[in-house]
Amino acid sequence: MNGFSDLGVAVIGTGFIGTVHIGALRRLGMHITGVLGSNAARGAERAAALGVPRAYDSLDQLLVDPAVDAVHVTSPNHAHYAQVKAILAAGKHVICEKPLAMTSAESAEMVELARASGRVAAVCYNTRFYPLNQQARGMVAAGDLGDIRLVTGHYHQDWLARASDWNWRLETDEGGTLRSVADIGTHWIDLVSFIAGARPTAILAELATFIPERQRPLGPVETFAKAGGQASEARHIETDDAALILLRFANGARGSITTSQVSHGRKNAMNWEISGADGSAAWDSEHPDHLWLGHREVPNQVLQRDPGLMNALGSAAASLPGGHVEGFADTFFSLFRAVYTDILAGRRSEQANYASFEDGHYEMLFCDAVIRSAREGGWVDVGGQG
Ligand code: SOE
Repeated sequence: MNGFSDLGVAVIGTGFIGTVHIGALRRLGMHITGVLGSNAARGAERAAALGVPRAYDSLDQLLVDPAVDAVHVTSPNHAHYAQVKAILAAGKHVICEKPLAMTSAESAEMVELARASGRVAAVCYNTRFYPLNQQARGMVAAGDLGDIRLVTGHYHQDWLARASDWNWRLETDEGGTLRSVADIGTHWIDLVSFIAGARPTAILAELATFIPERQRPLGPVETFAKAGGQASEARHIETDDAALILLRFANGARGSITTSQVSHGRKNAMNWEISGADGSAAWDSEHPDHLWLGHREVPNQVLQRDPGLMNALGSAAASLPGGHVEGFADTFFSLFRAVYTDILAGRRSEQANYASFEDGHYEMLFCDAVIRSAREGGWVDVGGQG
């Protein structure tokens, strides 16, 4: 084997995010062997629509295909654990969507299985791969901002703002106990922990479910799509529409995040601001090619994404030259490029900067802490960091 085109890749899940994975894999020149849909008919329909040669009828059929070296898991959260276990047992590399599992007990086991398998196992925390987020990581690591003091921001969306908005993520048994925190909040925590070089060790959380009853359509609805005029049934909702969380980081920094999936006008808006002893930086996913750099004594700056202007980490994550803007889909390209470089080498490299299963497990421990804090109404430690 000597290049990406020698690797066979199968994708589980054919919805919004599975389609994004397929686009990035194609751009890398990967050989996509086939897809596995939520049922055989759906898989066949999506394979035809996406121009993928094969729809597998079952996970077993996918796993015995000798052409498959790696499997992407983009199914709903409740399916990740069993699918990842089977993939690793079959000796394949795995790239799993976030959150890694439904519980930290599941994710702890997945970490052990991945370790024992010797395969490359990655979690799709893709926002690390906006080039200017890598740039920020490089700046913090080089001490450009000094010791980190404050880490603040939000991740807000509006696609679940109405009682008629529906998705499997709303249901505890399909998406997990937490929703806005697990689905988008863990993206933010993973990203700022990566940039700041430290994770939250204690948190104080407040959860809100503003829409406790929603209409579930009787037919299928894609993520971010409207149900249309379908017949529906009322469902009681227990997962969080929004959350406010205070954070204490291992390096002494303090922080806060709000998550929301009911903020009108915010389509997919993730932002952070980090203040250190010697400078500040801020980034906003709605303007992802600009990094704000704040100074006290000299004028503030805005660094525009250009591989020739960024530090080593930033330019290594760029997928386009000069000032060509990069967005959401490009982050999957750059993330997969890093993962498949390791897969070709046979193992995760020392310098790997994509999220590992250990990182995915930390996010599940973070979710546990949020649930505990919200129930108990006080600060709690995020476990498992001894
Ligand atoms: C829905 O909230 C969602 O698709 C998340 O599940 C993704 O992780 C995020 O990238 C965009 O929004």
